[in-house]
Amino acid sequence: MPGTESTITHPAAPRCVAIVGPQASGKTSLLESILSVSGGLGRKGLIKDGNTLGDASDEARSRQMSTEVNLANVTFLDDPWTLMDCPGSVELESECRGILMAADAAVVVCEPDMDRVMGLGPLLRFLDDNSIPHMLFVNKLDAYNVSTAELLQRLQSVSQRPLVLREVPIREGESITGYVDLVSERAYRYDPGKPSQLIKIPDSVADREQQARQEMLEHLADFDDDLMERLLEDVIPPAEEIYQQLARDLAQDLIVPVMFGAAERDGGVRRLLKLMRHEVPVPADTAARLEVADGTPALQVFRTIHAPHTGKMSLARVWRGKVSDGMTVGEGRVSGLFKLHGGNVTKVAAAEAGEVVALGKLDALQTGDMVIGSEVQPNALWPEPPSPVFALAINPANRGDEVKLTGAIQRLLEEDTALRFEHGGETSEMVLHGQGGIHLQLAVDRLKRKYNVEVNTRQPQIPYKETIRGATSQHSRFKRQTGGHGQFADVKVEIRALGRGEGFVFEDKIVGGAIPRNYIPAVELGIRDFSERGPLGFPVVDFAVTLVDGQFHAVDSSDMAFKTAGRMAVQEGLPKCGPVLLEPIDEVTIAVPSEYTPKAQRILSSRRGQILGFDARPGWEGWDEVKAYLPRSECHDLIVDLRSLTLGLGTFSTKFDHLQELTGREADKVVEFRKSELESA
Ligand SMILES: Nc1nc2c(ncn2[C@@H]2O[C@H](COP(=O)(O)OP(=O)(O)OP(=O)(O)O)[C@@H](O)[C@H]2O)c(=O)[nH]1
Ligand SMILES: [Mg+2]
Repeated sequence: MPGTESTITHPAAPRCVAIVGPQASGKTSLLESILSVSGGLGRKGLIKDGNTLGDASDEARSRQMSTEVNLANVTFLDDPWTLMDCPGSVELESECRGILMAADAAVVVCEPDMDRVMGLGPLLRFLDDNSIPHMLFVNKLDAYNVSTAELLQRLQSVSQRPLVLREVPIREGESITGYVDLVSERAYRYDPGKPSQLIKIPDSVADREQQARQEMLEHLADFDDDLMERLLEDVIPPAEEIYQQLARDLAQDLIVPVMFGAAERDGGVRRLLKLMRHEVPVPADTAARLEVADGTPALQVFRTIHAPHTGKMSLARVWRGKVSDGMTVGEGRVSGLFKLHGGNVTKVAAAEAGEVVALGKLDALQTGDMVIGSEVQPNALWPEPPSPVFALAINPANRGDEVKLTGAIQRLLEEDTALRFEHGGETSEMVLHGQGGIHLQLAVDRLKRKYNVEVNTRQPQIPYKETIRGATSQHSRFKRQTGGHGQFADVKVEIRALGRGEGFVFEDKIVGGAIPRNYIPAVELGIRDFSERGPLGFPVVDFAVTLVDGQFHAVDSSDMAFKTAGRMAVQEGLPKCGPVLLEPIDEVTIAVPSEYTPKAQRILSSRRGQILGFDARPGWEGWDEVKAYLPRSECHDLIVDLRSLTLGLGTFSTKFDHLQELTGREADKVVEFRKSELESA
């Protein structure tokens, strides 16, 4: 951006920009290009060749996608920068949100693809909700032939803030050969591999340039009455002033500048860097925006990493003061201070305001913690992790790895706040919960690579229950004569069904000491014991057993004998009462853009869902929420269908609602499977 040098007050403190945007839009390629044009790379890499500075982990290389944030430190025209290239997969979104909280601004990379624009909505919304300054970098312009005016209009439909075009492309036939900068009104022709050359504004874009420039000025005037008056009087302000206004409006997240480029060919990348140089807020302004409390040092942990050689590292942005190795932070001492650059970790002695630094071995610090002086506070502004939408049951592949596995999982959970772990729930399995198949498979891959624990995965079991429909009287006697004194207990019970949700009730109606009082708890124990796995193989609920009569023997009766008799009574009695399977039904709330509401309803109906209705999603213009009762067994891969039908935008939350009878073929299948499982156990 020529002619703007005088507007800058060169900040000494490093600024930090997060590169975010939909999957495969070219964020890692943009980082690579920035490193290349700023002289930070010997040789530029390509995603397809697997040799970029970012995506260095095995998980990322093998998938050709970013699986975690890539950090890089670069210097462009003497300004130091930390760039944080975020993964684009919707399943890894939560990590990006934490990264964004630590950045001075975000570059949103997107493709000029009309059909994919909608996918940007939730990200832009998050940025606006948190007033994070951001700009759009429309990438891959070499591969698409679209009208920038139409594209801009479509993009505007998903942004609450006005999008302000900063340049118009110059087209020759199908290809884009240069651009006109709308502030300086200078035109440039691309020169592959080199800075662009200054040319005269071609006639073909003159009108378009004038119109776009006018629109840009009008957007700025919306936030500046003085500028508005001058525009009305046809007085055009000097470029200097326009740049200042652009920077002010960006810092307050009032406008979103839009740039174009082709990262893989370094197209538009120097321009983007210049815009960042002049307009991205300095760390002190960001700290003010985040209302970082008074005190030094001030820093925030935005990510936690466990690495084999360094142990736990808390990645922090220093907002104020200085952090040095060995210093006390919260309750611990910093043991090792590191800079991360791609896969490289370099030890440093200290870090100053603005820098991103990894603090070694501070066990008590968690992602999101704000450290002010000697105080550590969880950050109130920190984004809530999303509710889980996908789960996998895991099991160590090697017996004896259980303890190792639990330790490793604890570390994974510290690293990734969107992961949840459950052990000893209704099905006693170990279950990982997260944002989708990729998210959880990554966790499994990391368990193996970083902690050397291999696990097998499978779909988690559904916590089915069973109950009865009828009633019966049951007389059972346990009698055994073995040498010395024998075993004897005799019980008569009445078994009947209870209403849904009433659980298990045991009643004692013994009169006249037919069974001595002290044996009665043993009878109940025996019944409860059997009920954990009823005739269909599942826990029995919603039934009552009344002990009405019985017999005992002065020598041969015992607690053990009565427990066994109680057990026999239900074991023999329950099958006569019409056992029936109960499946858990969740209340599911699906959130989708309104145009997908009918699709969401169809997905639910095709999965035996009972639709309860739909409504506008509170606070989300243009979105709906569809509520339904859905069998838990239909929830497992719901997210897969939902995402594939809604451009990845649909999400849902569930909570257990009730148990419902399941009969017919579905039920037979469940019971058969359970039987085979129990037999092979
Ligand atoms: N035609 C064209 N392709 C590009 C450009 N930039 C990136 N690509 C391609 O787009 C694909 C994705 O590039 P990445 O840089 O990995 O995209 P990303 O946004 O980092 O992807 P995730 O981090 O996985 O979300 C790769 O195949 C790149 O070669 C570009 O300027 N033009
Ligand atoms: Mg990437």
